[in-house]
Amino acid sequence: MNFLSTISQKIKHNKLFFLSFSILCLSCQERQKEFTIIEKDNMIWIPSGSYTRGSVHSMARADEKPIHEVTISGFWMNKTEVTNAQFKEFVDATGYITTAERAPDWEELKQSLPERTPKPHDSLFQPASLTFKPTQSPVDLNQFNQWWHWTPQASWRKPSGAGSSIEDKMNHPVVHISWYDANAYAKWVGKRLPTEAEWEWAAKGGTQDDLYPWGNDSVDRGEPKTNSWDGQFPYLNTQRDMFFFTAPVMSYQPNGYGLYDMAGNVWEWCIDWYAYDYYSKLSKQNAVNPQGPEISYDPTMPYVQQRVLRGGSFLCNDTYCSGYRVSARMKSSPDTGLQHTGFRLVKDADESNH
Ligand SMILES: [Ca+2]
Ligand SMILES: [Ca+2]
Repeated sequence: MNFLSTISQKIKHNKLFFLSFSILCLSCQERQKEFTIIEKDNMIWIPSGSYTRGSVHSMARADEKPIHEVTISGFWMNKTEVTNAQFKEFVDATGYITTAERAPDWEELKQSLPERTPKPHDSLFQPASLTFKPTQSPVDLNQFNQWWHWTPQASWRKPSGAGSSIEDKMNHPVVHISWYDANAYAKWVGKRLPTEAEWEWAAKGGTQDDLYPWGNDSVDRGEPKTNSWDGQFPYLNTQRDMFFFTAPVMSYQPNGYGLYDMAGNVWEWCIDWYAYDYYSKLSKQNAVNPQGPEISYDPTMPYVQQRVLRGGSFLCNDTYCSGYRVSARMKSSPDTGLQHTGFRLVKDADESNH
């Protein structure tokens, strides 16, 4: 189990780092575009097409460059993030125990650490996960352990640890989900995680150059567009969007394809490995259905194998991660589940329909 990355970053490097068949028409008034939305079993048909992946915008980070052409085949995508109610059905049917609910194994953990790393204190070897607590005042935004806390008993059932519950959050996205948990659920339900390229194509909602799933307006302007962090991260949250932690899915307007929360609420796992320079290897070709790099590599975390996350969360704002930009990339080790990490699933075209 690679919960290692959380511990190793927290302990060793102090840089922890950190988802009725009906046809209807939706008019996207802001952008004055119209798409035919095809929905079936709470999934939306995402049509095939080509786009320029990545960004040259001033907010774009190095791993979003260079921009390059990508072509995607059509697929079905969940209209919303997977909810607590949906995940509970899976757990009730299978007895599945999530990564966060299992005690870490030191023998597995140390395989991903530098040699001769001393064993952490026994108190860390109990079921736990990382929960968010705001700071009292401004802090260095590189010091992630100022707001992330290793919390015994925290899991999808208890998002903030002991004493918390999901009783009144069944329509919220499930959180504390590792990449392995997401894949286990996917296998049970007969779907799969999206590729990073599919995710970005879907998030664009039929546009080509917009910064966000809702267009180009700043996240802070006009009606709330997503569940993000309003105010000054990580110490002051005005909750202009009405939510401090997760929001019920479908609380804000969908994108042009009719997908909800492609920006914000919770980060969403993709199937790809993460490599910081992957785009440079695709820049001279039109990549057709790219599946991600064969090997994960991030020079800032050389010992940690990481998978891609997309879309930002309730902790994102423009001064911190701006993860709700359609091109923004994030990554985490596959055994890491945090209070802002969930997923949604896709399904390949079915000959009877598409
Ligand atoms: Ca919020
Ligand atoms: Ca999301």
